[in-house]
Amino acid sequence: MPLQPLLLPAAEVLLDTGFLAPTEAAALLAELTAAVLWQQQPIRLFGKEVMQPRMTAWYGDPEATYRYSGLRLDPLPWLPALQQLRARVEAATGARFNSVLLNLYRSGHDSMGYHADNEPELGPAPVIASLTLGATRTFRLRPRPGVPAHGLSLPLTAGSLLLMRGPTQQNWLHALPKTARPVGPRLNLTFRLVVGR
Ligand SMILES: O=C(O)CCC(=O)C(=O)O
Repeated sequence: MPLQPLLLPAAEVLLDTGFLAPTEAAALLAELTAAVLWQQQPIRLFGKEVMQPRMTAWYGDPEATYRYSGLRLDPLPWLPALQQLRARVEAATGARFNSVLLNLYRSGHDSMGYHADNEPELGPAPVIASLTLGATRTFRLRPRPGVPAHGLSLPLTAGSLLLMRGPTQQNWLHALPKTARPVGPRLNLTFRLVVGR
């Protein structure tokens, strides 16, 4: 199934709910949960040091150092499974990526607050390709103040690929809220191109 554009003003967001078949998504979830070097890192939030409510890992080409929320991430060398996914995601999106941030949401208590992926090293119009494995969680998009649009909630199912590009990060914030529903782990891979500051 090709990527389908979502109708969001001042943004370019596309979704393919069937990028990976369910069996392949399940096999990759098991493989990557075990093979990735997961860390739970402290970040600075409103001047205070707090633990991130999720596990993360950063893989990529050697030059793809990434800084966010006061953290400096030096890439781990690509795992074969991640290299293969990168090639498929590049073919599907027509974009180039040199790194991937992996997020592991162990349960409904794990989350990511509203933010934009607009760090200087992603350039003026970041292209982010986000692949979901594991439990379905709701991904929320909210316009920044002054952008005349309504927010959007998207249930992201295993095997789905979401692409954000163009002016999306300039005009919109996104989040993965906590849920009280009992849910299993969700693993998310966001492929990025770090171009230097
Ligand atoms: O887990 C997700 O779907 C969102 C991840 C995200 O927002 C990010 O890595 O910047």
